[in-house]
Amino acid sequence: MADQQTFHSGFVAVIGRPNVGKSTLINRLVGEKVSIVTPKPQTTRSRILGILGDEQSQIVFVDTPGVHRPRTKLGEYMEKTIHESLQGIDLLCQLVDAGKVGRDDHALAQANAGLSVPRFLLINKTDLVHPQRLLPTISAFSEYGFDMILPISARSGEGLDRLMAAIRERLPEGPRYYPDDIWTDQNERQMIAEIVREKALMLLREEVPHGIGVEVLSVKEIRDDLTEVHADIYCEREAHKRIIIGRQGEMLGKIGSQARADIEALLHTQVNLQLWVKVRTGWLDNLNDLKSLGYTDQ
Ligand SMILES: Nc1nc2c(ncn2[C@@H]2O[C@H](COP(=O)(O)OP(=O)(O)OP(=O)(O)O)[C@@H](O)[C@H]2O)c(=O)[nH]1
Ligand SMILES: [Mg+2]
Repeated sequence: MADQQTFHSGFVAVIGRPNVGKSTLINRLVGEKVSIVTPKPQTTRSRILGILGDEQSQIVFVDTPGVHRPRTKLGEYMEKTIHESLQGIDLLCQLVDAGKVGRDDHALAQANAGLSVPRFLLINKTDLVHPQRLLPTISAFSEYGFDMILPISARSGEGLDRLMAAIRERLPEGPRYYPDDIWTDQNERQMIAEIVREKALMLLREEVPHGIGVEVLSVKEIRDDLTEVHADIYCEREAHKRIIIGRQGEMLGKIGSQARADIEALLHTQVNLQLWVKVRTGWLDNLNDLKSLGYTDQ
């Protein structure tokens, strides 16, 4: 048992514009697939916890949706989620994409400059830019009073040892908030829904991915080594439904087989995955629909 006197713990929120690599970073630091990752912006829609613990400490990373201007009720929910995710945190990490720093990144830094917790600016994706290009970014952000500005690559791992050391240094004394055998607060159904959504997002293009929602209806253990999963994929229009199903069901088949492989790895059984595509016109703006897909306050 760890000595309770010296146990350190804390909530570390990771915020930033869509697509800057927040979920990639948390997955890498936790060493498990906490959050889905895709090249499409607005992949993460909820607050998701990634938990990393040892004998002396527990770090609870808080993954958040990318900061953007909401255009739908889902967008408003995501924005609210970001603000609520900052309540009670012990440390804030703002991520920017080294190659794509813009006005919104500055606005976000400015908006949080008054927070009383330590704040780090992490300049991510350094593997994609020449080191010299980092200098102007570092100096441009120096006016917001960050406790540390650190170039990192969530993909290659560059800078992450320094980041972890800096987080541990500032972790207050505190309790073990979560059991030490879990690495996320999501339940099995939520993780399965996210896996299906990830594959759909990866495989589909243009506006179709943004209108997709996944609801897992049942997860049934048929045998010790076989689980049956039923899930609905919601989309906004008939035309989208046709694209998601694809010619002779080809697209849905691809989404299904890629998702099945990941769900099998998650559940450690074979999986029979039954996917249905349904149209729910305007679901992104319908509070009841949002609720049934888990995008709800609680
Ligand atoms: N080259 C490179 N790509 C990265 C790095 N970190 C993340 N990416 C890629 O950037 C894309 C977005 O990553 P995510 O982790 O989904 O970004 P996010 O900030 O969580 O995005 P939202 O959930 O949409 O807000 C993915 O294609 C990642 O593989 C990095 O350090 N280097
Ligand atoms: Mg994300």
